[in-house]
Amino acid sequence: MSNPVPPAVLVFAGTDPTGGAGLQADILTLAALGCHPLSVVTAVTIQDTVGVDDFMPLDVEWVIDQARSVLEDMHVAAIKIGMIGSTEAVAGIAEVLSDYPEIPLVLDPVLASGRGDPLANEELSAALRDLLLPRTTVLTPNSLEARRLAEDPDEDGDDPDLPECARRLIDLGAEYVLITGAHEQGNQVTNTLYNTRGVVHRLNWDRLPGVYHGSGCTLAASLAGLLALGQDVAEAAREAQEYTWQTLRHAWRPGMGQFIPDRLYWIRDDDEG
Ligand code: PXL
Repeated sequence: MSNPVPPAVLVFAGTDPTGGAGLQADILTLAALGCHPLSVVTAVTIQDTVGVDDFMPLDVEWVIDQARSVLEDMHVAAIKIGMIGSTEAVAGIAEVLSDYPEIPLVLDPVLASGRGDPLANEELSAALRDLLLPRTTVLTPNSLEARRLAEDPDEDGDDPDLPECARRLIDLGAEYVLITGAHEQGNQVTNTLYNTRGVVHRLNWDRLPGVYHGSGCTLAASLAGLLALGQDVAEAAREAQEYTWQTLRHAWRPGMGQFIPDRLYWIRDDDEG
């Protein structure tokens, strides 16, 4: 049997002590798919499965130096960005990444927790739009994030539909945009991948009953991992959705709040329940 080495995926994310979302979710997801996670901590959160109580962004120099150390040492096959925590760190990360234009980047624009606790202010979200979107291979907003990022501040009562949001986000420089629809109504969740030519694919998933902590992180991290393993964006976006849906179907509730996706669900599949 061949013994290929795992491709390295560099993650920028905030920590989540519950292991449900954030850096810990990304590490679990990437390891589950056979990638090696390189992890740059951007912020530390205090949270449980109910919500985020507080967070502390790291100094931008610490973010930059963590990233430069590993990028100068190793070959990085893909990059995933989750919660950043400060506008300064958005600028710092954009500057580091400008030295590595060939590495595919999945940007999960984390603006709030599942409960709605803010994890980014307007200034940070404007910096994401201006400094990171032009460098993004695949942007993975949920529909709320897509509307917020695509909103035109100069137009009063601007209420673009999701295809229009995707068009605007692509005009701002993202190569692909995968808008997830769990926050919209209906028995099915519709996720749509767009590029400059319009819809690449639109997939429907049976809506699962729980409220999940870290589903967006799982999707974006698995997408980055699959790109690192050599899949093209359309294929990786499809397989990442399938993987994420399976982790949600196997999710469990370890605390008093949201369910946590089981990123290693198959390990338990054959066990007696
Ligand atoms: O799910 C988005 C997310 C990402 N990163 C961190 C988080 C959360 C949501 O709570 O805490 C660190």
